[in-house]
Amino acid sequence: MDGPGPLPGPVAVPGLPTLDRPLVMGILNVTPDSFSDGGRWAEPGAAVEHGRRLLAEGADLLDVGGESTRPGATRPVVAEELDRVVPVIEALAAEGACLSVDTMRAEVADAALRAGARVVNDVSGGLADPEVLAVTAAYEAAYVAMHWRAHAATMAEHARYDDVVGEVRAELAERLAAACAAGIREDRVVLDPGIGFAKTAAHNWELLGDLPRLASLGRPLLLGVSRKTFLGALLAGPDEAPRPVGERDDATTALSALAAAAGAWCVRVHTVAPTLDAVRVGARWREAAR
Ligand code: PMM
Repeated sequence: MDGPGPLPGPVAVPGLPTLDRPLVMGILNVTPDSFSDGGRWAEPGAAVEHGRRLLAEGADLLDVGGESTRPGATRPVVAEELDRVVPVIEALAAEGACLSVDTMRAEVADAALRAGARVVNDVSGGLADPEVLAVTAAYEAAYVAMHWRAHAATMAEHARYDDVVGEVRAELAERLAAACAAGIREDRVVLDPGIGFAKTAAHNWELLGDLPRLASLGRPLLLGVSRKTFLGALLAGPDEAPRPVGERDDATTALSALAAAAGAWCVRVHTVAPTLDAVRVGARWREAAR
């Protein structure tokens, strides 16, 4: 390993836990159609149960989402998204859970924050609905700005870069500036390169291989790689058929260890228990390599 690099050690984001390892964010998709777990927790009662399981495994926070962003997905109407996420957030917040809402809509962010969420995870970084930024600022909540170029239906057409790391970095810098201009305090903003969003597998790997360049924007980094298509492609069998979604967790866990060693602040995953071990290993490795 190449010395400490410019990534910070544990970073405090107000209102969220500060630990000596990356945070583990458990994924709670209350959707009929997410790519890996769509339909499994589509009903709020089942979603709350699953959330409790992820918390019992040790998740530091849960990311509750009501819109699938898988390539080609169509968007739910607002009322549908609200019906999916608000009861789940209310129930889990009442039990003391630290919750994030995965939404691109101001109306949903507002209702989720009112229901007790502490983080707005906006996969569009404020581009889909700029009002999300003002809503997040009004609640003094944390904000995850992910790199994004277009909605799921057309994002594959936007996977064009001359220098993927440089362009993602510059576009994230713009989203950070927009968030701050809307009144979100800079220390509440987390950045995410948006693995799999308007990116080919090669783009994803380039970004993962150059996290220090993204971290040089001065904000903590969140990574969402869990079970994604580029892992299916990497692990394809001799017949070149991608590894099925349900068989990508070991690779996801390996990446969580590497992300921790590279200084990521948080990893967003479907399986919490092995990820906790992985980020502990990665954080200890990073400490030893300093
Ligand atoms: N990926 C998905 C959904 N939300 N949020 C952030 N911040 N980063 C991501 O990479 C991300 C996200 C899509 O994955 P899923 O369908 O498994 O939830």
